[in-house]
Order: sequence, then C-alpha cells, then structure tokens
Amino acid sequence: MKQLIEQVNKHLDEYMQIVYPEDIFKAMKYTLMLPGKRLRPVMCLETARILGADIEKAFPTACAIEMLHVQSLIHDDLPCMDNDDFRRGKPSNHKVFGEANAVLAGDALLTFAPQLIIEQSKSLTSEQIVKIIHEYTKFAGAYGLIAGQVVDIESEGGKLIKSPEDTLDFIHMNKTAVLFRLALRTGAIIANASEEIIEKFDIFAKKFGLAFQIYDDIMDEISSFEELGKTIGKDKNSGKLTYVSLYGLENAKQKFKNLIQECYDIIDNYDSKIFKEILDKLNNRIGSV
Ligand code: GRG
Repeated sequence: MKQLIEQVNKHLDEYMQIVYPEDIFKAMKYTLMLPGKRLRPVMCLETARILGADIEKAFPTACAIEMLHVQSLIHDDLPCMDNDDFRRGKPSNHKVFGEANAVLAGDALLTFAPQLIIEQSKSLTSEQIVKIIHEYTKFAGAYGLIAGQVVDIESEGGKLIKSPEDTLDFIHMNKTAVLFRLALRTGAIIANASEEIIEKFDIFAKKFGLAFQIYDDIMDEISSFEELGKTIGKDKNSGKLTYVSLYGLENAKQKFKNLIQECYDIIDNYDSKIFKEILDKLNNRIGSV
C-alpha cells in the first residue's frame, strides 16, 4: 500500500506541472500534494490490477480521480460551504491563496482531470476513454457530488424532503460513495471487465462509501486534529445530521461493521492484499473505539 501511494504521489507531481500563470497551478498543487490517504486512486489501480490490467494503464485515471476529490475538498472548505480553516493538517486552500483563487483552483482541477485522462491514457482504446469520461462527468456533476452537496446544505437549513434516514443516505451516496464508485468502475473499465463484474465492484463501492462516511462521522466525534488533520467535532457542535447524531454511536458502529463485512464478502473472492489492508485498517480503528 505504501509503495502504491508513493507511485500515486510521483505521478501526481509529474502530471501537475507549474506553468504560467504560476499562481493558479501552485494553488491546485498545494492541496493536491498534501498528505491525503490516496484511497480512491489506490482502489482504482488495485481494481484494474486484480481484474487483469497492467496498472500503468490506470495511473492517469487514478490521479484524475484524486484531482476531482481534491477539488471537492477545496470547495467544501470555502466559507460559503463548510467554512473549514484546515485540511490535511494544513491551512485550507482559501486560507493560503484567498477565496477567488481557491474557487478557481477547484474549477481548474475539475477540468484538468478529464484533460489528463484523454492526454495521458495512450494505452487505452478510444472506447474505454469515452466510457471513463462518461463515468467522470456523471459522478462529478448534478447526478453525483453536486447533488450530495446541495442536499447536505439544504438539510442543514432544516429542509428535508425525504425522511432523515433516506436524506442522510442520499447525501453520502452522492458526496462520498460516488468517488469510490468512480474509482472502482473506471478501474474495471481499464481491465475491460464485463458489465456484470463492473456491477459487482459498484456494489462493493456503494457499501464501502457508506461505511467510510460512517467511519468519518464517528472519527469526527472521537478523534483528534493530529489524527485527522482537520477541525474536529464541528458536525456535533453545529447539530448536523450525521450517522452518529441520527443512530447513536453504538448503532452507527454496528451499521459500519455490517457494511464492512459485506465488503469483505465481495472482495474475498479476489486476491487483493490492498483491499484487505484498507478494510482491516478501518475495521480495527472502529473496533478500538
Ligand atoms: C464537483 C463542481 C463540484 C463540486 C463539489 C463541495 C462539493 C461539491 C462536494 C463535497 C464533497 C465532500 C467534501 C465529501 C466529503 C467526503 C469525505 C469523507 C472526504 C474525506 O476523504 P478522505 O478521508 O480524505 O479520504 P483525504 O484527505 O485522506 O484524501
């Protein structure tokens, strides 16, 4: 896992060249190169590998997904959104580069990511690239990330159209699970997997995404700035709808465990140390709470 993360970091650094006008590229690269867990690119690469592809083919897509993720983090931290001063252990993008540049850096990452896929995926067929770009645009826009963020903001203002349970699942199926779906689905496309296999990995990604969000909500309550690199206890203090606030800590933990077990059941059919390492890490951390 550590080695794969290093490879992702090396590719991100190479793909993200600082050119004129330097200020925007520096703002894009700042949050991108801070030490994130790199879960989405690693899971994209590992899906491609276990389904039979050479992982070299998957680096442009894997790195593009990390860029999209970073875009969503930069915009999420803005004063008009979650208003957070820290990200990945350092001041948020807008705290360093100002709000205008943080908005533009996010926009630039959002658009550079598909450019990177198209320009660098030399060993993929045109059909594979079209499929990957389709997945990217679908999940990044109002059918994915943006839908989740809008409903999240609306729910904070007290506007709930569905039940709290369904609203919470909708928000996180779109804000969080969607990028794991993108990572696994595109990894499978790179390996030329059948629709049936893509669907199987999609099911894994949805379950993993929700489990990851429950993990994130639990950590927000019990962890520290040092461990997470961002402000802690914000959700609780603002009375936000979370898996812990809605179900209570013990039920949230149980929900997490059930979903993670379902993930093990799917991935145990494949020879993947990486997926098991990721599941074990989350599972052990929640087990110690
Ligand atoms: C796509 C135009 C466009 C807008 C995005 C702001 C926004 C709309 C969506 C917010 C999405 C968001 C920030 C979801 C939170 C998901 C989450 C649990 C993030 C933390 O992921 P980690 O722990 O972070 O993997 P690191 O830093 O390790 O990569």
